[in-house]
Amino acid sequence: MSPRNRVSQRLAAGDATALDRAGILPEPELPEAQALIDAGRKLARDMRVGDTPFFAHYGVASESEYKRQRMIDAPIMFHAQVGYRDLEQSRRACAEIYERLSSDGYSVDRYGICLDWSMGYPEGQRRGRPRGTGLILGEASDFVRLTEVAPVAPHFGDFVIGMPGAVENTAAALAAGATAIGNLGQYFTFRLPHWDDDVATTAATLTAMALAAAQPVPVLIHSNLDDGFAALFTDLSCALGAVLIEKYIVEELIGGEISHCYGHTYSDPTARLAFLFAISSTSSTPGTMIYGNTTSYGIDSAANYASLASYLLVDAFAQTVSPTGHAINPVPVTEASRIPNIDEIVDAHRFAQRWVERFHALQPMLDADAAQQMAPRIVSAGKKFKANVLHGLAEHGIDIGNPLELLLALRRIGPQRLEKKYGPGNADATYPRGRTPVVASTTIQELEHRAEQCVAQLDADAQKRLRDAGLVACVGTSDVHEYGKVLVEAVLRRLNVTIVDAGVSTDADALVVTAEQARADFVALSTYNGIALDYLRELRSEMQHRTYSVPVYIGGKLNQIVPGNQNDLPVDVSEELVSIGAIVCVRVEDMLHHLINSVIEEPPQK
Ligand code: B12
Repeated sequence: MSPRNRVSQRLAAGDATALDRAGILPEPELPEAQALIDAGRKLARDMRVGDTPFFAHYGVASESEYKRQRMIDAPIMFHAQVGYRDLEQSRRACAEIYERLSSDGYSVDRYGICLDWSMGYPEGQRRGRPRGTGLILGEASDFVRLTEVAPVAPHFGDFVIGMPGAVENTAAALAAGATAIGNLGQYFTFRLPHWDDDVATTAATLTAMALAAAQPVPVLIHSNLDDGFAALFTDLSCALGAVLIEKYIVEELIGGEISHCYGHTYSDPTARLAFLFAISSTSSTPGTMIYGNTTSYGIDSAANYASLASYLLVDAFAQTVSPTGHAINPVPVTEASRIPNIDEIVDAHRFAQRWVERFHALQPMLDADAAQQMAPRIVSAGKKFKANVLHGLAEHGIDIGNPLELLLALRRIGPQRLEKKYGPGNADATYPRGRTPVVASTTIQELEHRAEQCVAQLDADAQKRLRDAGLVACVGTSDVHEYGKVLVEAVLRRLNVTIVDAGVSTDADALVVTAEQARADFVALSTYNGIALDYLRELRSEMQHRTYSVPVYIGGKLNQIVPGNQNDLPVDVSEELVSIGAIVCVRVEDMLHHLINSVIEEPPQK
């Protein structure tokens, strides 16, 4: 692996790289930031925001203008997430969701369009790349074909800004009338398969943001915090710190307007509300959307309606008492099982909009006091985090007035090290990041708790056998979803298993090399992006090539779009995975039982 690859894959074995300029930015030379910004501004002379039925319908020139009007008149707006592999299917979805909701007297204000990750590569380099489950658009005119079907604000939220293909995708999104484009959050955490040139990704991101910022109408540069570092911070004030750092980069260094989204992982109602108050007190730019609390969804659709209702309560209340322009996102209750179909999206919206009608009568019973008291703590600790980070990086020789250097440095350091080193909480070694969170975010805590329970339900003999076996595990993920890995590691750590970290978004061949070099006894792979079968095939073939074979445990969302499948939605591939030798695990316990029964009894040939 080249030195550049070593630093670009944050994560892998993580903390060894020193936090100094030579460790973070070892390149003797980097592209010049001002030249990239100038190039983006120059492109804006020809590449302009195009027309869309949304502008004509509401008589506005941008989504920002629309949001500002609604914040005064009727602050509760709705966001639906759409994006099937096929353009025609996605067009049908955009037209039909709008028509069906309108005929019921309801509305949808914006569509979050979910491009496929293969769209993140530069145009011309997309063919043959691994595909996920999202929308693939062949050319720029396809972006227009998608947004022309309904008077709903198009928001290109993923795999545009933040990717190597950022410039061409941003230009196409603008031409299709999008005035909210993301996703800066993704820039910090996402790595496309077999793409190691993070300098090129950063350069494209910077140019694309300058292109968006230089439009004659306001374009919201969107960042979903949960796609970025927020999902992995243990302290909510670090997430607010990330808001402030991104504002500094986009607004002060590039001259654009940043608009934040959060919500997937915000499960605690008071903290969810307090975070909105915190954002509201630090930014006057309208927010894009508050994402549904997807981590609270399981496979029981009926139970998920309870989660939906509970976060709707917080989000509708928040927009009523402190309108920020964020649209509410009622996530379909089938979210944990599959990509929701049109009926399921319409159902979630009908539920939510009827629910909001009833909410107004409930509102006098609600009290925002606890959240209002929590918000200033998040804000002041968030400011401290921002100051610590910028001051610390400057001390290490990073030019914090240079957006390219700053973006690249943050991405390479990663959330864990940023929080450990610069977090605002007091030092306390008993916490995962060595600090007491000022306001704890719940997800990582919950995973630690689940790990505790998972180990506790093994009998004493099983625990002892695992602890005494001296096992070495190589743990990695195929994509950005990291919680499965966090959970697996938390369990293995409690059982004295040595963990070799193959990182997140790791290519299959790199994972095998890491496992072999560490002489791992087994591989534990977590995968979610609908590529399970292709990934495992690649992994198996690399193992064969190296004549290295150890058990491979695999868990997560084990599905894939299979060619010829009628509706282009992913199907479960667990049986195929088993047939090529994987040990499919629905729960972490499945791996532990298999380890006890097979690996400890019959050590594999290394
Ligand atoms: C959290 C989440 C995210 C977070 C991830 C944060 C992070 N840094 O980890 C964020 C917001 C970043 C995200 C992004 C995306 N996501 Co997402 N995400 C989820 C969500 C809500 C939860 C998944 C999760 O982490 N669960 C926590 C784990 C611990 O629990 P679990 O999944 O039940 O796992 C159990 C077992 O499987 C086992 N396990 C898991 N791994 C392993 C490994 C081993 C070895 C073992 C033994 C066991 C094991 O452990 C658990 C114990 O019971 C799911 C929907 C859902 N509710 O499941 C969608 C979901 C996985 N995401 C999805 C998608 C499409 C995306 C995006 C592509 C969307 C987009 N356009 O941006 C991007 C990813 C892009 C990329 N390049 O990678 C889809 C996948 C679709 C599919 N394959 O059919 C889902 C299903 C949502 C949906 N219905 O569309 N996501």
